[in-house]
Amino acid sequence: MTVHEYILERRARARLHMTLLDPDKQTPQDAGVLAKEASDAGTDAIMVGGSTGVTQVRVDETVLAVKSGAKVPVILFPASAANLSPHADALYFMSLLNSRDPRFIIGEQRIGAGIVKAWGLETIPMAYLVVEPGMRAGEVGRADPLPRNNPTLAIQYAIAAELLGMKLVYLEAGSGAPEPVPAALVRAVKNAVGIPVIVGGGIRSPEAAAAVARAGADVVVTGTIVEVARDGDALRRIVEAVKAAR
Ligand code: 1GP
Repeated sequence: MTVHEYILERRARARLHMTLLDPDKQTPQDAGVLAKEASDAGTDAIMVGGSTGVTQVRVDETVLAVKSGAKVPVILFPASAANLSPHADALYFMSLLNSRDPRFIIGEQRIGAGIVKAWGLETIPMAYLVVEPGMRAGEVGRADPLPRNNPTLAIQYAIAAELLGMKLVYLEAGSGAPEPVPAALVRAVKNAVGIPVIVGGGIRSPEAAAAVARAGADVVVTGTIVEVARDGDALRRIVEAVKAAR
């Protein structure tokens, strides 16, 4: 089964939770431990990436450590073509559609395409949409962040992504955002497209996770919380809230 099929198959039963680990924020060994805790807490996949100044060796080592720790798929979530690894199970082949810089829309993708194809790595085409405030993802990706209170642009981008053949659309408030993507925005995008909607950034409590899940997020992503709550208990409650959402 491909990772894309795994996502769709799990989604048929409940919403998914994914855990983001930034290779820059801990040693590969610690990433392996965190990944095991997250997988024990019920997360459905580990995403590796979201950073800038990281070397490919570090990404490789992190992916290998995460794979040995976790029982769930490892999906690359790269900031650039320099953050890839052949050891992952799949790659979000993502385009930051609301960037001002073509480099983040198709430039890094052009650079990485040949090697990714040569590796035979599974790619999942994904629209990456940065929503206000966007935080570091918005700055680094030179995004014009989408307004939080008006869904028009987000809907247009999401439909365009679906028509371009993308398999997922990701609404990103930015790591450490004070508030997650608003429920009304998630709902508006979910109602506009048939592809799964992923939501991340600023989700730190079961209540916040439940709110985006109930609004229609098919996949809820948390990053920071797993680094803060080392016991995995906070994460377990978040995963339960996502799975319980109807
Ligand atoms: C992934 O950027 C998020 O989309 C992660 O955000 O670190 O705030 O959970 P947090």
